[in-house]
Amino acid sequence: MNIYKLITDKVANKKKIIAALIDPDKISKLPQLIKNIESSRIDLILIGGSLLFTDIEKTIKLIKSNTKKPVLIFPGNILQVSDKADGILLLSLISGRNPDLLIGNHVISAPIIKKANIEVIPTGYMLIESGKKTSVEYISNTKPIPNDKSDIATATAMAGEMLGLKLIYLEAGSGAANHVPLEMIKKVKNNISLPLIVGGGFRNIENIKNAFKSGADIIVLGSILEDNIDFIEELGVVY
Ligand code: 1GP
Repeated sequence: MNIYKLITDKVANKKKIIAALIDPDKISKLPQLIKNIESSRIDLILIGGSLLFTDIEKTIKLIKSNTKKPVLIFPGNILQVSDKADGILLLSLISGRNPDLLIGNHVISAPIIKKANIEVIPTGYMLIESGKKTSVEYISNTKPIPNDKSDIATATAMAGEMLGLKLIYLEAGSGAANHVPLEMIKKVKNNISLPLIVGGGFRNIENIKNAFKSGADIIVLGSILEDNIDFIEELGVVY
């Protein structure tokens, strides 16, 4: 299975993608969550986090044995690599100026990722200010792009595309007070030709629909799926 092709085919056919972000630390809720995801509108599973207390590989195995949906590692750090997943978003934190997260960690993990022989999707990861300090902001030791500076976000995404990255990911951070502003999503999407992922702070169907309408191709849902297991059923009405 080529996950990037699955994404670009859907985008070409104007189909929107919903991804569930699973936090390995919430493992007690996992069996029920996976069961619900398996029979839902969700297309992709992401796994990872800024800070994990639980072994990611064990969780990936558990997920893989309960669903056929593709599982992509969304690594919070270089320890989060496993050959048990279908692929990995190789994130370069292009909104920040932390050299380790732009290239340093990639150098360290490249031989391990190569050996894992999983699909690698080079991703321009951009942290957007969301109303409160998020774990990703603290752990990455980078400044998010102010949420009223769509021009900075757009130029950053354009530079990511010119550098050859294959996806752009606008991240408000898990549990963000506000998701990425619609105006910013629109402007970024209008200036790149790559698939656009948007995540962080989505808590209702209205917000998800509006973000899709503004140009998001993939929306990532984390906290809401953990907090309200029935929310998955409501996703059926999202196009
Ligand atoms: C993925 O970090 C997000 O980009 C997930 O955020 O937990 O707020 O849905 P939430």
